[in-house]
Amino acid sequence: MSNVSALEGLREEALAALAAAPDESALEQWRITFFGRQDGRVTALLRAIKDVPASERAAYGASANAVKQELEGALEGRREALKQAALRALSTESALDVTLPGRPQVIGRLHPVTQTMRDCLKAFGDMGFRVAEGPEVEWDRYNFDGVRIPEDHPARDMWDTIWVNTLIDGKRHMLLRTHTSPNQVRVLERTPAPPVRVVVPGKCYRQEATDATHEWMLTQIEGLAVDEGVRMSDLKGVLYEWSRQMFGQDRKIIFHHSYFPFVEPGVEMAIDCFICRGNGKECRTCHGTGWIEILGAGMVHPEIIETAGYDSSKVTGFAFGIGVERVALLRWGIEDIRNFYANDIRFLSQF
Ligand code: FA5
Repeated sequence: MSNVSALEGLREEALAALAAAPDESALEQWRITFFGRQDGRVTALLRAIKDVPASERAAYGASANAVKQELEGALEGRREALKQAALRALSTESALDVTLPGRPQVIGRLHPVTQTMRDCLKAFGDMGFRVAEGPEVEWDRYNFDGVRIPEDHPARDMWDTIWVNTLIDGKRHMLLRTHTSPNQVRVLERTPAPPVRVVVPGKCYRQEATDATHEWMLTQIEGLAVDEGVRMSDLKGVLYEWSRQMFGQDRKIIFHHSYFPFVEPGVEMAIDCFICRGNGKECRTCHGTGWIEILGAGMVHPEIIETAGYDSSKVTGFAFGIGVERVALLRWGIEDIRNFYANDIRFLSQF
Protein backbone atom coordinates (compact mmCIF):
# COMPACT_ATOMS: atom_id res chain seq x y z
CA MET A 1 0.00 0.00 0.00
CA SER A 2 1.37 3.38 -0.96
CA ASN A 3 2.02 5.99 1.68
CA VAL A 4 -0.75 8.18 0.28
CA SER A 5 -3.39 5.46 0.35
CA ALA A 6 -2.37 4.60 3.95
CA LEU A 7 -3.05 8.24 4.75
CA GLU A 8 -6.46 8.10 3.06
CA GLY A 9 -7.37 4.90 4.96
CA LEU A 10 -6.42 6.46 8.27
CA ARG A 11 -8.42 9.59 7.46
CA GLU A 12 -11.60 7.60 6.77
CA GLU A 13 -11.17 5.45 9.84
CA ALA A 14 -10.60 8.51 12.08
CA LEU A 15 -13.63 10.39 10.70
CA ALA A 16 -15.88 7.34 11.21
CA ALA A 17 -14.65 6.89 14.80
CA LEU A 18 -15.24 10.59 15.48
CA ALA A 19 -18.79 10.48 14.13
CA ALA A 20 -19.49 7.55 16.45
CA ALA A 21 -17.99 9.21 19.58
CA PRO A 22 -20.95 9.78 21.92
CA ASP A 23 -19.47 12.12 24.56
CA GLU A 24 -16.55 14.21 25.77
CA SER A 25 -14.61 11.26 27.21
CA ALA A 26 -14.89 9.37 23.89
CA LEU A 27 -13.55 12.49 22.18
CA GLU A 28 -10.58 12.54 24.51
CA GLN A 29 -9.94 8.85 23.81
CA TRP A 30 -10.13 9.58 20.07
CA ARG A 31 -7.63 12.43 20.47
CA ILE A 32 -5.15 10.18 22.25
CA THR A 33 -5.56 7.39 19.64
CA PHE A 34 -4.88 9.65 16.67
CA PHE A 35 -2.95 12.64 18.02
CA GLY A 36 -1.23 11.27 21.18
CA ARG A 37 2.34 12.56 21.36
CA GLN A 38 3.98 9.17 21.61
CA ASP A 39 1.80 6.65 19.81
CA GLY A 40 -0.82 8.74 18.07
CA ARG A 41 -1.49 7.26 14.65
CA VAL A 42 -1.55 10.60 12.83
CA THR A 43 1.52 11.66 14.81
CA ALA A 44 3.29 8.51 13.57
CA LEU A 45 2.39 9.21 9.92
CA LEU A 46 3.72 12.74 10.22
CA ARG A 47 6.88 11.46 11.80
CA ALA A 48 7.25 9.01 8.89
CA ILE A 49 7.69 11.87 6.38
CA LYS A 50 11.43 11.58 6.77
CA ASP A 51 11.38 7.90 5.65
CA VAL A 52 9.47 8.55 2.41
CA PRO A 53 11.64 8.48 -0.76
CA ALA A 54 12.82 11.95 -1.64
CA SER A 55 10.85 12.04 -4.92
CA GLU A 56 7.51 11.49 -3.08
CA ARG A 57 8.30 13.37 0.09
CA ALA A 58 6.87 16.78 -0.85
CA ALA A 59 3.52 15.38 -2.04
CA TYR A 60 3.26 13.05 0.95
CA GLY A 61 4.12 15.84 3.43
CA ALA A 62 1.44 18.12 1.95
CA SER A 63 -1.21 15.38 2.11
CA ALA A 64 -0.26 14.37 5.67
CA ASN A 65 -0.56 17.96 6.86
CA ALA A 66 -3.89 18.41 5.10
CA VAL A 67 -5.24 15.25 6.79
CA LYS A 68 -3.94 16.47 10.16
CA GLN A 69 -5.68 19.82 9.78
CA GLU A 70 -8.91 18.27 8.56
CA LEU A 71 -9.04 15.87 11.52
CA GLU A 72 -8.30 18.59 14.04
CA GLY A 73 -11.12 20.69 12.57
CA ALA A 74 -13.43 17.67 12.66
CA LEU A 75 -12.65 17.12 16.37
CA GLU A 76 -13.70 20.70 17.20
CA GLY A 77 -16.81 20.36 15.03
CA ARG A 78 -17.83 17.14 16.80
CA ARG A 79 -17.18 18.71 20.23
CA GLU A 80 -19.46 21.68 19.41
CA ALA A 81 -22.15 19.38 17.99
CA LEU A 82 -22.13 17.28 21.19
CA LYS A 83 -22.40 20.45 23.33
CA GLN A 84 -25.40 21.74 21.37
CA ALA A 85 -27.09 18.34 21.57
CA ALA A 86 -26.58 18.28 25.36
CA LEU A 87 -28.12 21.77 25.70
CA ARG A 88 -31.06 20.75 23.50
CA ALA A 89 -31.60 17.65 25.63
CA LEU A 90 -31.44 19.73 28.83
CA SER A 91 -34.07 22.17 27.65
CA THR A 92 -36.52 19.50 26.48
CA GLU A 93 -36.03 17.18 29.44
CA SER A 94 -36.25 19.78 32.20
CA ALA A 95 -38.52 22.32 30.46
CA LEU A 96 -35.76 24.86 31.02
CA ASP A 97 -35.24 27.32 28.20
CA VAL A 98 -31.53 27.91 28.38
CA THR A 99 -31.69 30.35 25.47
CA LEU A 100 -33.81 32.89 27.44
CA PRO A 101 -31.81 35.96 28.47
CA GLY A 102 -31.25 36.22 32.24
CA ARG A 103 -33.39 38.50 34.39
CA PRO A 104 -31.51 41.70 35.22
CA GLN A 105 -30.71 42.09 38.92
CA VAL A 106 -32.21 45.24 40.41
CA ILE A 107 -29.46 47.06 42.26
CA GLY A 108 -30.70 49.08 45.22
CA ARG A 109 -29.15 52.08 46.86
CA LEU A 110 -29.27 53.85 50.21
CA HIS A 111 -32.23 56.12 50.93
CA PRO A 112 -31.25 59.80 50.48
CA VAL A 113 -31.90 60.47 54.18
CA THR A 114 -29.64 57.54 55.13
CA GLN A 115 -26.93 58.82 52.77
CA THR A 116 -27.17 62.28 54.34
CA MET A 117 -27.14 60.80 57.83
CA ARG A 118 -23.99 58.80 57.08
CA ASP A 119 -22.23 61.82 55.57
CA CYS A 120 -23.10 63.90 58.66
CA LEU A 121 -21.85 61.17 61.02
CA LYS A 122 -18.63 60.90 59.00
CA ALA A 123 -18.05 64.67 59.30
CA PHE A 124 -18.58 64.57 63.09
CA GLY A 125 -16.57 61.34 63.38
CA ASP A 126 -13.63 63.12 61.73
CA MET A 127 -13.91 65.78 64.47
CA GLY A 128 -13.67 63.18 67.24
CA PHE A 129 -17.34 62.44 67.99
CA ARG A 130 -18.33 58.83 68.52
CA VAL A 131 -21.79 57.48 67.69
CA ALA A 132 -24.24 56.43 70.43
CA GLU A 133 -27.84 55.28 70.20
CA GLY A 134 -30.99 55.48 72.30
CA PRO A 135 -34.51 54.01 72.18
CA GLU A 136 -37.27 55.32 69.89
CA VAL A 137 -39.92 54.40 72.47
CA GLU A 138 -38.90 56.61 75.36
CA TRP A 139 -39.92 57.46 78.94
CA ASP A 140 -41.33 60.93 79.59
CA ARG A 141 -38.71 61.38 82.31
CA TYR A 142 -35.98 61.35 79.65
CA ASN A 143 -37.87 62.98 76.79
CA PHE A 144 -39.22 65.84 78.93
CA ASP A 145 -38.39 65.99 82.67
CA GLY A 146 -34.69 65.15 82.27
CA VAL A 147 -34.26 67.96 79.76
CA ARG A 148 -36.05 70.48 81.97
CA ILE A 149 -39.50 70.27 80.41
CA PRO A 150 -41.78 69.50 83.40
CA GLU A 151 -45.39 68.46 82.92
CA ASP A 152 -46.87 71.93 83.13
CA HIS A 153 -44.13 73.59 81.07
CA PRO A 154 -45.41 75.37 77.94
CA ALA A 155 -42.47 73.93 75.96
CA ARG A 156 -44.20 70.52 75.97
CA ASP A 157 -46.58 71.98 73.39
CA MET A 158 -43.64 72.49 71.05
CA TRP A 159 -43.44 68.71 70.76
CA ASP A 160 -46.96 67.42 70.08
CA THR A 161 -46.47 63.96 71.39
CA ILE A 162 -47.50 60.50 70.20
CA TRP A 163 -48.05 58.62 73.48
CA VAL A 164 -48.07 54.86 74.07
CA ASN A 165 -51.39 53.90 75.62
CA THR A 166 -50.00 51.81 78.51
CA LEU A 167 -50.95 53.36 81.88
CA ILE A 168 -48.56 53.29 84.84
CA ASP A 169 -50.14 54.47 88.11
CA GLY A 170 -53.08 55.67 86.04
CA LYS A 171 -50.93 57.83 83.74
CA ARG A 172 -49.18 57.50 80.39
CA HIS A 173 -45.40 57.72 80.67
CA MET A 174 -44.19 56.07 77.46
CA LEU A 175 -44.03 57.89 74.15
CA LEU A 176 -42.41 57.90 70.73
CA ARG A 177 -39.51 60.25 71.36
CA THR A 178 -40.17 63.73 69.98
CA HIS A 179 -36.47 64.58 69.65
CA THR A 180 -33.06 62.96 70.22
CA SER A 181 -32.28 65.24 73.20
CA PRO A 182 -33.26 62.62 75.84
CA ASN A 183 -29.94 61.01 74.86
CA GLN A 184 -28.09 63.93 76.41
CA VAL A 185 -29.35 62.64 79.75
CA ARG A 186 -28.87 58.96 78.87
CA VAL A 187 -25.27 59.45 77.74
CA LEU A 188 -24.31 61.65 80.74
CA GLU A 189 -25.99 59.20 83.12
CA ARG A 190 -23.73 56.34 81.98
CA THR A 191 -20.52 58.40 81.75
CA PRO A 192 -18.98 58.73 85.25
CA ALA A 193 -16.70 61.63 84.32
CA PRO A 194 -16.10 63.98 81.37
CA PRO A 195 -15.07 64.26 78.57
CA VAL A 196 -18.16 63.37 76.54
CA ARG A 197 -18.22 63.79 72.79
CA VAL A 198 -21.06 61.92 71.03
CA VAL A 199 -23.51 62.15 68.18
CA VAL A 200 -26.80 60.26 68.50
CA PRO A 201 -28.74 59.65 65.28
CA GLY A 202 -32.32 58.43 65.11
CA LYS A 203 -35.98 58.72 64.20
CA CYS A 204 -38.30 61.01 66.12
CA TYR A 205 -42.08 61.33 65.95
CA ARG A 206 -44.46 64.26 66.33
CA GLN A 207 -48.20 64.64 65.96
CA GLU A 208 -47.73 67.25 63.31
CA ALA A 209 -49.79 68.58 60.40
CA THR A 210 -47.48 67.73 57.52
CA ASP A 211 -46.38 70.25 54.90
CA ALA A 212 -43.44 70.79 52.53
CA THR A 213 -40.95 71.03 55.44
CA HIS A 214 -42.71 69.07 58.23
CA GLU A 215 -43.21 65.31 58.53
CA TRP A 216 -44.69 63.36 61.46
CA MET A 217 -41.61 61.12 61.39
CA LEU A 218 -38.28 62.94 61.23
CA THR A 219 -34.63 62.03 61.65
CA GLN A 220 -32.38 63.96 63.99
CA ILE A 221 -28.75 63.89 65.00
CA GLU A 222 -28.10 64.98 68.56
CA GLY A 223 -24.62 66.28 69.29
CA LEU A 224 -23.18 66.57 72.80
CA ALA A 225 -19.72 67.69 73.95
CA VAL A 226 -19.06 68.11 77.67
CA ASP A 227 -15.72 68.84 79.31
CA GLU A 228 -13.88 71.45 81.35
CA GLY A 229 -13.72 74.71 79.45
CA VAL A 230 -16.05 73.91 76.51
CA ARG A 231 -17.24 77.23 75.06
CA MET A 232 -19.80 78.61 72.65
CA SER A 233 -17.02 79.23 70.15
CA ASP A 234 -16.34 75.44 70.14
CA LEU A 235 -19.99 74.85 69.22
CA LYS A 236 -19.73 77.40 66.42
CA GLY A 237 -16.51 75.93 65.10
CA VAL A 238 -17.86 72.37 65.02
CA LEU A 239 -21.11 73.37 63.29
CA TYR A 240 -19.29 75.62 60.82
CA GLU A 241 -16.95 72.79 59.81
CA TRP A 242 -19.89 70.39 59.48
CA SER A 243 -21.77 72.91 57.24
CA ARG A 244 -18.75 73.26 54.97
CA GLN A 245 -18.46 69.47 54.68
CA MET A 246 -22.13 69.12 53.80
CA PHE A 247 -22.85 72.20 51.72
CA GLY A 248 -19.50 73.36 50.33
CA GLN A 249 -16.46 75.29 51.48
CA ASP A 250 -17.87 78.78 50.81
CA ARG A 251 -20.93 78.41 53.07
CA LYS A 252 -21.79 81.13 55.59
CA ILE A 253 -23.62 80.44 58.83
CA ILE A 254 -25.50 82.68 61.24
CA PHE A 255 -26.74 82.09 64.79
CA HIS A 256 -29.98 83.60 66.10
CA HIS A 257 -31.09 83.54 69.69
CA SER A 258 -33.70 80.88 70.40
CA TYR A 259 -35.27 79.09 73.33
CA PHE A 260 -34.91 75.45 74.37
CA PRO A 261 -35.34 74.68 78.11
CA PHE A 262 -32.25 72.41 78.18
CA VAL A 263 -29.70 74.95 76.89
CA GLU A 264 -28.63 78.39 78.05
CA PRO A 265 -28.07 80.33 75.87
CA GLY A 266 -30.06 78.66 73.08
CA VAL A 267 -29.57 79.35 69.39
CA GLU A 268 -30.86 78.39 65.99
CA MET A 269 -28.34 78.07 63.21
CA ALA A 270 -29.03 79.04 59.62
CA ILE A 271 -26.90 78.74 56.49
CA ASP A 272 -26.87 81.24 53.64
CA CYS A 273 -29.35 80.33 50.92
CA PHE A 274 -27.32 78.81 48.12
CA ILE A 275 -30.42 78.49 45.94
CA CYS A 276 -30.97 82.27 45.47
CA ARG A 277 -27.73 83.47 47.11
CA GLY A 278 -29.74 86.04 49.03
CA ASN A 279 -31.10 87.72 45.92
CA GLY A 280 -34.46 86.02 45.60
CA LYS A 281 -37.42 87.83 47.16
CA GLU A 282 -39.63 84.98 45.93
CA CYS A 283 -37.22 82.15 46.86
CA ARG A 284 -39.26 79.17 48.13
CA THR A 285 -36.34 77.82 50.13
CA CYS A 286 -35.38 80.86 52.23
CA HIS A 287 -38.60 82.85 51.73
CA GLY A 288 -36.56 85.89 50.72
CA THR A 289 -34.57 86.10 53.97
CA GLY A 290 -31.33 84.75 52.44
CA TRP A 291 -30.96 82.30 55.36
CA ILE A 292 -32.20 78.75 55.93
CA GLU A 293 -32.73 77.51 59.52
CA ILE A 294 -31.48 73.97 59.93
CA LEU A 295 -30.84 73.19 63.57
CA GLY A 296 -31.26 74.09 67.23
CA ALA A 297 -28.30 74.26 69.59
CA GLY A 298 -26.87 75.88 72.71
CA MET A 299 -24.78 75.49 75.85
CA VAL A 300 -25.95 72.58 78.02
CA HIS A 301 -27.96 73.91 80.98
CA PRO A 302 -25.89 73.77 84.24
CA GLU A 303 -28.73 71.89 85.95
CA ILE A 304 -28.28 69.00 83.48
CA ILE A 305 -24.52 69.03 84.11
CA GLU A 306 -25.15 68.90 87.88
CA THR A 307 -27.73 66.09 87.59
CA ALA A 308 -25.07 64.05 85.77
CA GLY A 309 -22.89 64.43 88.88
CA TYR A 310 -20.41 66.83 87.29
CA ASP A 311 -19.31 70.14 88.85
CA SER A 312 -20.98 72.82 86.74
CA SER A 313 -18.57 75.50 87.98
CA LYS A 314 -15.83 73.73 86.00
CA VAL A 315 -17.57 71.53 83.47
CA THR A 316 -19.49 73.03 80.56
CA GLY A 317 -20.85 71.65 77.32
CA PHE A 318 -22.66 72.30 74.08
CA ALA A 319 -25.49 70.40 72.38
CA PHE A 320 -27.18 70.56 69.01
CA GLY A 321 -30.07 68.83 67.22
CA ILE A 322 -29.94 68.61 63.42
CA GLY A 323 -32.96 67.80 61.24
CA VAL A 324 -31.47 65.34 58.72
CA GLU A 325 -34.37 65.53 56.23
CA ARG A 326 -33.94 69.32 56.11
CA VAL A 327 -30.27 68.86 55.29
CA ALA A 328 -31.16 66.35 52.54
CA LEU A 329 -33.76 68.77 51.11
CA LEU A 330 -31.14 71.49 50.84
CA ARG A 331 -28.40 69.27 49.47
CA TRP A 332 -30.39 68.22 46.45
CA GLY A 333 -32.78 71.18 46.13
CA ILE A 334 -35.82 68.97 46.88
CA GLU A 335 -38.99 70.97 47.35
CA ASP A 336 -41.16 68.72 49.51
CA ILE A 337 -40.07 66.62 52.50
CA ARG A 338 -43.04 64.28 52.04
CA ASN A 339 -41.37 62.80 48.95
CA PHE A 340 -38.87 61.01 51.18
CA TYR A 341 -41.43 58.66 52.72
CA ALA A 342 -43.94 58.33 49.86
CA ASN A 343 -42.16 55.14 48.72
CA ASP A 344 -41.97 56.21 45.08
CA ILE A 345 -38.95 54.49 43.60
CA ARG A 346 -38.90 56.92 40.64
CA PHE A 347 -38.17 59.73 43.13
CA LEU A 348 -35.82 57.84 45.42
CA SER A 349 -33.65 56.37 42.66
CA GLN A 350 -32.55 59.85 41.58
CA PHE A 351 -30.26 60.32 44.56
C1 FA5 B 1 -35.35 70.13 68.90
O1 FA5 B 1 -35.88 69.05 68.58
C2 FA5 B 1 -34.26 70.19 69.90
N1 FA5 B 1 -34.18 68.94 70.60
C3 FA5 B 1 -32.94 70.54 69.21
C4 FA5 B 1 -31.84 70.93 70.16
C5 FA5 B 1 -30.95 69.96 70.56
C6 FA5 B 1 -31.73 72.21 70.63
C7 FA5 B 1 -29.92 70.31 71.43
C8 FA5 B 1 -30.71 72.58 71.50
C9 FA5 B 1 -29.80 71.60 71.88
P1 FA5 B 1 -36.56 71.49 67.04
O2 FA5 B 1 -37.96 71.11 67.37
O3 FA5 B 1 -36.36 72.88 66.54
O4 FA5 B 1 -35.57 71.27 68.25
O5 FA5 B 1 -36.03 70.47 65.94
C10 FA5 B 1 -34.67 70.46 65.55
C11 FA5 B 1 -34.59 70.34 64.03
O6 FA5 B 1 -35.33 69.19 63.59
C12 FA5 B 1 -35.22 71.50 63.28
O7 FA5 B 1 -34.31 72.56 63.12
C13 FA5 B 1 -35.59 70.88 61.96
O8 FA5 B 1 -34.45 70.82 61.12
C14 FA5 B 1 -35.95 69.47 62.34
N2 FA5 B 1 -37.40 69.30 62.48
C15 FA5 B 1 -38.19 69.67 63.50
N3 FA5 B 1 -39.46 69.33 63.28
C16 FA5 B 1 -39.50 68.71 62.09
C17 FA5 B 1 -40.54 68.11 61.29
N4 FA5 B 1 -41.79 68.03 61.70
N5 FA5 B 1 -40.21 67.56 60.11
C18 FA5 B 1 -38.91 67.59 59.70
N6 FA5 B 1 -37.90 68.15 60.37
C19 FA5 B 1 -38.18 68.70 61.57
